[in-house]
Amino acid sequence: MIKGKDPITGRVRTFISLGSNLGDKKANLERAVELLRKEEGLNIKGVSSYYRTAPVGPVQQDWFINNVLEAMVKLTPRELLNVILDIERKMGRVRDIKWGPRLIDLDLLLYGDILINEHDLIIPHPRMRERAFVIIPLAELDPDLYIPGLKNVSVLAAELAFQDVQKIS
Ligand code: PH2
Ligand code: MG
Ligand code: MG
Repeated sequence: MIKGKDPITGRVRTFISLGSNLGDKKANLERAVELLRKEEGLNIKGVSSYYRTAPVGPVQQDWFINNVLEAMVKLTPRELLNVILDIERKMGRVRDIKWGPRLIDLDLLLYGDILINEHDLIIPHPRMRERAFVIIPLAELDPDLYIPGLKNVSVLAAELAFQDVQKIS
């Protein structure tokens, strides 16, 4: 039995992170949320605040806006991955530089408490544990959330508090 699966509807609790650092960043995130709302098989339960975040990683680039949303899905992890990749494409994301500037990035963070390790799909998201721009909005949605195989999200958020992440709205 998957923890986070509703025994009546069979839907599974998932979290998706959103990020943008090109164009109207906040409008890009809002558009992605709207497109997710229209998806059959996915019910949005919560959207975190929006955060202005310093770029993390090897590429020098503009600051980001990030947030996280919670949804109950009747999709498999792979179907959900395809939904988010479709939305990235629909919004005109071009994949060039790895970790480089992006109009929209949607990452599947958690799917119930399951662990997946496939070449193109790893859950929990392999870098979420070190990224305050993911962990802080996630802790806002559910401070008691346990990250499978890891720790409580609030403990992680406290450990990452040194990173530059500021709530904007
Ligand atoms: N995404 C990355 C690399 N670096 N930095 C911030 N602040 N926010 C992001 O969403 C982000 C990043 C690759 O996906
Ligand atoms: Mg990403
Ligand atoms: Mg991505």
